[in-house]
Parts: sequence; C-alpha cells; structure tokens
Amino acid sequence: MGMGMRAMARLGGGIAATALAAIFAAPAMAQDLLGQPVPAGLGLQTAAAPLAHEAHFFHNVVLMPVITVICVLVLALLVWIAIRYNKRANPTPAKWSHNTVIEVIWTVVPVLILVGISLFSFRLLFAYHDYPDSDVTVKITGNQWNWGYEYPDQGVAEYISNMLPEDKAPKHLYRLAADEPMVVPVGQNVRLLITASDVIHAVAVPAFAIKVDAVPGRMNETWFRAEKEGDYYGQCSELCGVDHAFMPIHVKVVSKQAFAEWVASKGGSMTKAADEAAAAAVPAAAEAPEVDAVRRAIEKWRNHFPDLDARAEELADRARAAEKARIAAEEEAKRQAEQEARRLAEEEAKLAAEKAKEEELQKMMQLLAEQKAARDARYAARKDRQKKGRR
Ligand SMILES: [Cu+2]
Repeated sequence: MGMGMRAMARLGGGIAATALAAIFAAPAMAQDLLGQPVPAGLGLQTAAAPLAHEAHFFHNVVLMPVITVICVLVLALLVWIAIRYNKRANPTPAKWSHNTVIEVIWTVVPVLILVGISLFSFRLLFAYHDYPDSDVTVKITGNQWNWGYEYPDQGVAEYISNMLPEDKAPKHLYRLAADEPMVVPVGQNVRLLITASDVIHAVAVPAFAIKVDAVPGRMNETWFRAEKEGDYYGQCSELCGVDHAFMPIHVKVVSKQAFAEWVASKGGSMTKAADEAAAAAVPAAAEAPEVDAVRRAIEKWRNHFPDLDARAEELADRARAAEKARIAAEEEAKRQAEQEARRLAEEEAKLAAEKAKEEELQKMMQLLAEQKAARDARYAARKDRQKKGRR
C-alpha cells in the first residue's frame, strides 16, 4: 500500500511551507545586514537601489508566482495521473489519442504567459538602459585579479582595490571586503563605466541588482543610486582565472560630505570639472569687452527698431529688385547702342553709295563736256574751212 494520498499531501505541504518560510525569512534577516549575504540566506539580497526594487518586483511578483503555479499544476497533473490512471486503478486504458482543443490550449496558454512575462521583462530591461544624469562617474577596470577604480570627473586617479586577507577581514566578510573600497555618495546617481585589462571579468553587486561584464577593449555602462549608507559587497562574476574568487567588489556608500572629504584625501577635487571649464573660459573672457560692446549695440538698435528684421528683409528685397533693374537697364542700353550702330552703318553705306553715284555723274558730265568741246572744235574747224572755200 505504501503512503496514502493524505500522507503524501501532508509531506508535500510541509516541504512547501518550510521552503516558503526560508525564502521569506531570508530578506527579513538581511534587513540588519544590508549589502552582504546572510548565513543560511535564501532568495535575493535586500534591495538597496531603485533598479534593485524593480528587479525584485519582477522576481517576486511576476516570475515566482508564475513558476510556482506552473510547477504546482504540473505536479498535480502528474500525481493525479499516477494515482488515477495506474494499472490497478485503471486496468483497461482508453485507446483514443489527439484532442485538438487541448492541444490548442496548451500551445496558446504558454505563449500568453511568455508574452505577459515579457511585458515586465522589457520594462525592466529598458529601465536598466535608461541612464539618468549622473552625479558621479566611476571607471572600473577588471584585472587579474583585482579591480581598479578611477573618478575622472573628480580627478581621482585609478587606484587598485585588493581583497582583504583572511586574517584582516571580518570572518563573515572574507572574500568580500577590500582594502580600498569603491566610495560613492548616498542618494546620488552613480554611473559605472566598466572595462577590463586582460580577460573578461564581471561587476556584480547583488544589493544594487547590477551585473555587467568587464570586457577588454570595450566600455560597458550601468548605474545605481544607493539608498542607504553602508558597505555593499559583490564579486567578480565571470570565471577569469585561478584567483577569480579573490577579487571582491567592495562599495562604500557614504554621505555627500564624507565623499568630498574622501575625494580630497585622494588628491581630487569635487569641482574639478567646473575649475577646468573656468580655466578654459579665461581666453574667451579676455576678448569679451569688445564682443560685449558690439552685442550691446546690436541689442540697442534691435530694441530701437522692433521691426529691424522685417526691415532688413525689405531692404534686401529692394536691393535685389534694384540690382535686377540695373541689369535690365544695362541690357537695354546695350541693345539700343547696337541698334544705333547698325543705323549709323546703314546711313554711312547709303551716303557712300550716293557719293559714288555723284562721282559717276560728274565723270559722265565731264565726258559730255569733253565730247561737246570736241564737237564744238570740229564744228569750228568746218566753219573755218567753208569760210576759206568761199573766199
Ligand atoms: Cu575576474
């Protein structure tokens, strides 16, 4: 006979209750120990950043219930079939197979479940890539086997963060605590620029729910905003060599003032960017009086003639029209000059022709005169001869 159904159900219920108690107890214990794992902890570390809250919501409210319901349903189906349809309870099995309605349902329902999950999943994914304006930028470089932190905007040069050795670290923080933690101000947006010098490492800090690969030759980015001061611990999360387990990420969240003091102790300045901008602005300021005077004059005239722009436009229009008219007049004058020249040439030709005709006429008249003279001479000679004959 073995176990009856009730005994099995009681056992299953006991296991489930224990598991649930453990899962929900872990965050309760972690309240006291923010940013680090707790003994016998189950579930996620307590969230300490806005994105972590969203990630926890996705895990606790979306994924876990869906997984739980599916597991319970499948387990119940298996149990039901094992009990109801075993050889003894069901000696003559049915022979039918295929049921279109059921097959459509068990295809469509999982698709709908996945679509439902993806809505939350994409929302979270977009939130992770929607970088807010950052107050502090930390460049993190993964090395075999430690981390380098650099604060370019504050002028804090890269320093190396090594794991605290076993005899120096608090017992429960061995392999988590570092000699030189990464220091950030509380309540400020911290942008992490993440790369590596040799092999792939990964920056992971569970309390902030961030985990980003550190890839040589590539700059990855993520951000967080720590909600409480304290020490937060993470570890390299990409198998990177023999000392992979010995390069913890120790984030120290401090007040704004403490952060400024720490920056100063590192030889940086909270106003480095502003200082540099001011230094760069000096040459511009040197020529400023003249530029300012011109700008003021322009402004004054602009105030004097509120329709200055319209009038400038109008003047430009007028100038364009005048230029057009000038070109047209020039062309007209040229055309007239050409016409005049043509007319003069024609006149000259006419005069020349008349002159030639006149000359011809004169020649002819001269010829006639010569002929007349010759005739007169001949006539006179004849008269002379007649007179001589009569004598
Ligand atoms: Cu590593």
